[in-house]
Amino acid sequence: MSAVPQSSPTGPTSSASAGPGPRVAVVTGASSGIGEAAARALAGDGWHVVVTARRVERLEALAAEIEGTAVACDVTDREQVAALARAVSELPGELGLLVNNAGGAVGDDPIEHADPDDWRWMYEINVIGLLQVTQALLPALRASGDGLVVNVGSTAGRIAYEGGAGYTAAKHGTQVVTETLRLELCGEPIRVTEIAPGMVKTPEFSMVRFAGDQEKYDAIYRGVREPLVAEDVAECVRWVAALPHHVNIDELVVRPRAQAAQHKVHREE
Ligand code: 8X3
Repeated sequence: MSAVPQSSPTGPTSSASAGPGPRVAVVTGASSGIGEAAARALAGDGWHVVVTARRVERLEALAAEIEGTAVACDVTDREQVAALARAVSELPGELGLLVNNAGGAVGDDPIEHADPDDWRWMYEINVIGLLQVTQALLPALRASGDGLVVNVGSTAGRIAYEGGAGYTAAKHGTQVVTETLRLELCGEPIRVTEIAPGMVKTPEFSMVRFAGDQEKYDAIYRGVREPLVAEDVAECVRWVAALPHHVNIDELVVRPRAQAAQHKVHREE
């Protein structure tokens, strides 16, 4: 599970093999959805991937499959994040990539009736968690001489929509933190990117958001023939990471062809 492969199949533009042996990537929220798919895509590109999430049993199966390393970590818990950083520092390869993917939405109430605890949770996971992991791993990314931070934001960080204020506020936070980090690190050997997906069919994300309400879940994807799937976003992560180190993608907004804008979705009845 934690063996670091000694050879890498990466091509000349990939930063997964810049030094001796494969470089290390950390992916948070890797037990399902976009994080899990990103871990697979990066492993396929030669990265040694450290997969993190709260649910260790799902992580271990994934780590075994991709010959990566599983580290259980709740990104909102500072001690656990410090332990993650220690585990990463003990691996033989250099840390070249952090994918801050852990995040989520809960609730769809209008502002008048929204639960402040839901909002706190969303800010904690989408912003504070990202902050804590970034702080803990920046020294290693810097020391590698070629680091990349990819924050998985959302089109919800670009617009507002009814019933979504807690999530859109948090994802606007993700966007602004990403932009600020890029400003603050300018001149250092660290790229900073936000990937902002629109409609992605990731069952767990939507079921958590709607507390298991199948009707609400179905309504989101109703008539949309091809929403994005986790693998589509994972490919964006892989591509950004494989670019030459002087090429910084600031923001990458990605939607299914059927979604021209947040409220403009083509549905086939
Ligand atoms: C999820 C995208 O459209 O539900 O990050 O806000 S959306």
